[in-house]
Amino acid sequence: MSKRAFITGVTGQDGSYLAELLLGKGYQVHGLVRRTSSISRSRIDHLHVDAHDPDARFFLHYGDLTDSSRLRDLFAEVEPEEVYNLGAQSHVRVSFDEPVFSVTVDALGALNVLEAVRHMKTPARFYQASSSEMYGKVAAVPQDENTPLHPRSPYACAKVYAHYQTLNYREAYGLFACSGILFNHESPRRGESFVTRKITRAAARIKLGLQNKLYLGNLDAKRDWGYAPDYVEAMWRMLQHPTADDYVVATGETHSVREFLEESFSHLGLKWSSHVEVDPSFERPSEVDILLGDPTKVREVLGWKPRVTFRELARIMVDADLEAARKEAAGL
Ligand code: NAP
Ligand code: F7E
Repeated sequence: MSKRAFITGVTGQDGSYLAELLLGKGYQVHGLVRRTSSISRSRIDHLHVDAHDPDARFFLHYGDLTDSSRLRDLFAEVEPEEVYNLGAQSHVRVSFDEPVFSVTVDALGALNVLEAVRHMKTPARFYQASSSEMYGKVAAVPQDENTPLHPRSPYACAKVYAHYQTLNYREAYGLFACSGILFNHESPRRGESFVTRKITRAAARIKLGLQNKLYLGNLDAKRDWGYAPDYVEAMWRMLQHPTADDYVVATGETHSVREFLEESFSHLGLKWSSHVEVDPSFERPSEVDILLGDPTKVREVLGWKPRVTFRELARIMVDADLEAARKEAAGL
């Protein structure tokens, strides 16, 4: 019988790549989806198989991270061997606008999942989507698993809470619970309001004359940007290891927003400075200036390393957005 995995956040960037990875490994994959007035499952549409098909291995269940009883019922019914908690209000800037909602989903939601796992007949292995945002006002460069945390947003504070609850459930109840401290990772499936995707989409649309200007916030911020499909593999590897632990997942390189602009626009023969204007409304009340991860542990213990370089990442995203912009221009 195939192994069963449960993914919260399956409709998101990482959830969709992780579902693909697990299905490719022969897993039966169950995902949590929110009821919305119009269906937003474009990232997983291609995985859909009629649930009545005897060969179906991908199943979706309505639910919400804030609904603890639903999570308990679902885990009792599905009995997954692995649970990946990727669901979150994941936008840092938005978490300043909606702090209570963001913290309810990202902090208490994670606790709800941990509690539901703890109450399973045979508790599943658990993965928590922790974040480099937890380092915030960084105490050291580069950051590794021992770098002190100094969160700088409601989002980051919520992730710190969930991170420590993951450790606590491991120590208190002996759960196989891992926290992956993932640095920024991007792809053509990245949400359109995150800076990389905002840039690559704009570059493609500017190239085809569909827009002329791009408004951004802080161009000096530096991030350690990797490729999302590489990163979901690190999540899976964490749950296959004999012991549960916490890992930084990063490339070990940092680049500014300005450098990402340069890579993306120059790939299309465009000069970014002719199109970009700074709009302070995209700045945050408190910024994280520089993130740079040290991936030594994940490389040495799990044998994981990133496959896609910074330049390749920008090009993959620009090429995908150019294809989408061509369809848009053709009215398709
Ligand atoms: P994403 O694209 O924003 O996806 C978030 C997912 O969470 C979506 O499927 C969303 O569902 C779901 N969700 C939101 N609120 C929910 C709720 N109340 N109940 C159930 N599901 C809910 O995020 P991502 O980039 O894939 O990131 C995955 C996880 O890793 C997140 O926890 C994020 O905070 C964390 N993380 C991301 C990065 C990164 O660079 N991408 C780095 C470190 C950590 P809808 O589709 O219905 O909105
Ligand atoms: O911002 C700057 C912004 O929103 C990156 C999430 O996945 O990664 C992500 O969080 C940088 C920041 O990502 C704009 O100020 C400038 O310094 O793409 P972002 P993020 O905040 O780093 C972490 C690891 C997560 O865990 C999160 O879930 O770019 N920036 N101008 C801008 N950012 C945005 N969004 N929009 C701008 O116009």
